[in-house]
Amino acid sequence: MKQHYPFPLVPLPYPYDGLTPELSKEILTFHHDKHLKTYVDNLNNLLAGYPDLQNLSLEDLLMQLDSLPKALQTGVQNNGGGVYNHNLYFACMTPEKNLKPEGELLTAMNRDIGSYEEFVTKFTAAAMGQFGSGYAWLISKNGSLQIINLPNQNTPIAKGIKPILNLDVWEHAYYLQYQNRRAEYVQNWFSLVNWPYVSELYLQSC
Ligand code: MN3
Repeated sequence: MKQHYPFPLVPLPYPYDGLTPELSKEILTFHHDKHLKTYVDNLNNLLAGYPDLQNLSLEDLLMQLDSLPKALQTGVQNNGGGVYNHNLYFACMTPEKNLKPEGELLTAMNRDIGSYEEFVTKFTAAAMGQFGSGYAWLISKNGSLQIINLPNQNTPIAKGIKPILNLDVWEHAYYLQYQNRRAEYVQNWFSLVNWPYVSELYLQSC
C-alpha cells in the first residue's frame, strides 16, 4: 500500500467469483471495477495539478489532510479514503473459508475484546450501528485492539491509528445480492475474513 500518484487500481487478490456464495461475482465486479475505480480515478484527477503532492503515499496524504490545500481536503478525504478503505477491505477477504484468528492476534483479541465470539458480536453491532454508509473497523493502537465504526470513507489512518480489518457496509457492497438485508451480509462476511493477513497487519502495528 506504499504507492504514490498515479495510484493504480489494485487487482483483486482472488478471482471475481472467488468469494461465492457469500459475495456474488456480480457484486465483486461492480464493487471493484466500478466503485473502487471511480475513487482511484477521482483521486488521481485531484492530484494531477499538484506535483509537490505526487510523491506522497496514500497514508501520508490521509494523515496530512489538514495541511493539504483547502481545495483538496474534502476530495482527498473522500476519494483517498475510498481507495485506502477498499484496498484494505478486499485484501482482508479470502476464498479460504472459515479461518479464525490465531497466535498473538488471538491473544490480543481475548485480552482486549473478550474472545473471538465477543469479537463477532461487537463487530456485528458496530457494522449494524453505522447509520447509512460507512465501515466497521478493527484498529490496533500499538497492539491494543478496539472496534469502532466511521461514516462514509473516513478512515482511522487519518488519526494516525492503524486499521487491521474493515467491513464495508455501504449499500453498494451488498445490495445487488442482499438488498436491504445488511445483517445477513455481515453474518456471512465473517466466514471470508483473511485472518492470516489481519495477523500480519496486527504484528506490524505493535
Ligand atoms: Mn465500497
